[in-house]
Amino acid sequence: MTHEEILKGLYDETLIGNAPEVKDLVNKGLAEGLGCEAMLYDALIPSLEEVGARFERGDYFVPEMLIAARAMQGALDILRPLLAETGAKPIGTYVMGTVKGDVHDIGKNLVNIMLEGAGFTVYDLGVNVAPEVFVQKIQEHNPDVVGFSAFLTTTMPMFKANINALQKAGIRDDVIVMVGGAPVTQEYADAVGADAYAPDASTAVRIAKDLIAKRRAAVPA
Ligand code: B1M
Repeated sequence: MTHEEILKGLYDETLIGNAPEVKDLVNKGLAEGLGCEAMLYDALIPSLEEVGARFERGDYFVPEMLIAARAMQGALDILRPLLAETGAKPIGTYVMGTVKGDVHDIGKNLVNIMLEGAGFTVYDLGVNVAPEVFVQKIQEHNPDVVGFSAFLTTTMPMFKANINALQKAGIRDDVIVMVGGAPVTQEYADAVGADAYAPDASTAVRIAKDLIAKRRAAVPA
């Protein structure tokens, strides 16, 4: 199979949620020297975008979204160790979770994989994470950064609720607050008082590294 055929196959089979075929194609791609990033950004993610578009048009319903997501997750299981394997030196600690009321996790997991690959120690709190759990885990792990992911316009207000909870616990200024997820914008991040927003996984890593470096430079040793 050519690289193009593998990418097309990954797109088509993710779209119909054919998890075994997606796994086979990822393995074929790796055997044929196709890069992990190409499979992710040129096939798997665009396919999920099309799933979302079909859902919006009423051509797909929740079960179709779910099986497409499972197919994507099977691919990520194979790609995760390869994407995270860079031998980067430890550079910081990150607590990450999808906010309360929201169960989307593929995007969050992808950000985690990239953070780990860049040398972050990541504590993933999973999905549907309540503000008090974020507070408790920040107190436990004392991270450089906490990341809130939200994928629904109805759950984005949890950013503010989380930041209020950090303020109430007296730990808001101890940690850099980053937000992200498909519907989130820089304007929204600014409005809720987050320290940073990133539209995608690689920007999230770059911004986290920059902010940590700035914060460390500002604190006398
Ligand atoms: Co849902 N869903 N879903 N869904 N789903 C969306 C998000 C939607 C946009 C589809 C659509 O209508 N086009 C829409 C939201 C509309 C809105 O509010 N604006 C939607 C809806 C409506 C819903 C339900 C309400 C449907 C229903 O029940 N009627 C329901 C809600 C459930 C809930 O959470 N309470 C629901 C359910 C589901 C499934 C469970 C079936 C499944 C999720 C499975 C899973 O995640 N384990 C699902 C899926 C698969 C999707 C789509 C199709 C794909 C999401 C995805 O994984 N994208 C999605 C459509 C779409 O996104 N186009 C959709 C790929 C992923 C790599 O991208 O998530 O954007 P993304 O992550 C990016 C960036 O956002 C960023 O980096 C990531 C990688 O580059 N990023 C960060 C993420 N977190 C970050 C954090 C950062 C920085 C960057 O710093 C901390």
